[in-house]
Amino acid sequence: MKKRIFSGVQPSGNLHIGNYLGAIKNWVELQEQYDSIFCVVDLHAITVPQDPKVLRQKTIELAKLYLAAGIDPQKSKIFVQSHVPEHAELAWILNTITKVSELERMTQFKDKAGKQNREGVGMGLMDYPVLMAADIILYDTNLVPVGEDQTQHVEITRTLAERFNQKFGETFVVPEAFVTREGKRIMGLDDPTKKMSKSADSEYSYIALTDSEELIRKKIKKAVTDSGSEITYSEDRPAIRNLMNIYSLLGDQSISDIAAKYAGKGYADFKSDLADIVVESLRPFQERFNKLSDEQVLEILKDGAKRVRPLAAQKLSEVKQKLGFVV
Ligand code: ATP
Ligand code: LTN
Repeated sequence: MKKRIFSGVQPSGNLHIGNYLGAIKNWVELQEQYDSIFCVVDLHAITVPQDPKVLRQKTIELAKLYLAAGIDPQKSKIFVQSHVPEHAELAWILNTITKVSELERMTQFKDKAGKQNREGVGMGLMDYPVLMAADIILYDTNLVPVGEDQTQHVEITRTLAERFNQKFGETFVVPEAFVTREGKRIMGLDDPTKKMSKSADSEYSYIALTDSEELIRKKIKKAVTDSGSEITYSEDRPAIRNLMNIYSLLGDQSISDIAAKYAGKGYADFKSDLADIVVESLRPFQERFNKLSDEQVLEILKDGAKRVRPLAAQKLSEVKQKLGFVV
């Protein structure tokens, strides 16, 4: 039997090259060997306020991006989280074995809650990792391909699965995070100390997968650099190191080759070539994206939900039996 992988992205903001390199590129490769389930996690997206019209659009758009990136609905199941109500139901049950202190410790929660005044922080934001745990363990997932920033959430998922198993008997597979070299964070173009993020205040922080050629060139031109002018890769030059990482990953060239190529050259040459590489690597992807219709994508998503729902229902029914619910 093939091992199972499960992953998801929130349909909020614009999907960027960090999401692609950190997560989705990896999924495309893994779907060949694993029984793969990929989700558009709309229930997670509403942990911060969303405009309903935009959320609807972004949900379809994100599924389109999965497909354009190479997720094949023949090989993988793709669906929308809210189409399978078992996710929310299991999250509630897992809440009852989760400690508030465990959730307060989560880095993402601290980051996101820190941005707002603590009084106004929604309960959903705090509960985010529990819903994510439910997503994962509902399907007997073995591996969770995510970027490095999500490993803490996979850790708490393991804790909750083990805790449930201990209290109520063997029920859940305990999953592992799967982070590739690319999952090393791609940092923001305007601030290389923060990860590239779709909820960044400025769109000059990220390169979206759907950005036009003109905008990509403009963003790379504006990207901050370090003092000095050499193209060298080191810890104390985080801006240029980040740009070299992007160059290396999208251009498929090693860091040492890039450093050699630009020895004695300045930022302008490097940035202009980097823009070419980004534009060229996104071109085929954007062509596929533009060919997909909303209706086509919605069909694929509904079919995906139909295929995963029985798996979720079966696991949830086992959980209810173990808990002592009358069924
Ligand atoms: P937000 O900043 O709004 O929380 P995000 O850009 O971090 O959004 P997510 O939906 O949280 O996007 O992440 C989707 C996937 O992309 C996750 O697997 C995450 O680990 C990965 N990812 C996100 N940002 C980066 C990044 N800068 N570098 C590498 N991987 C990333
Ligand atoms: N929190 C994840 C999105 C997510 C997820 C999941 C990833 C929700 N549920 C289950 C893997 C498995 C993020 O990338 N921000």
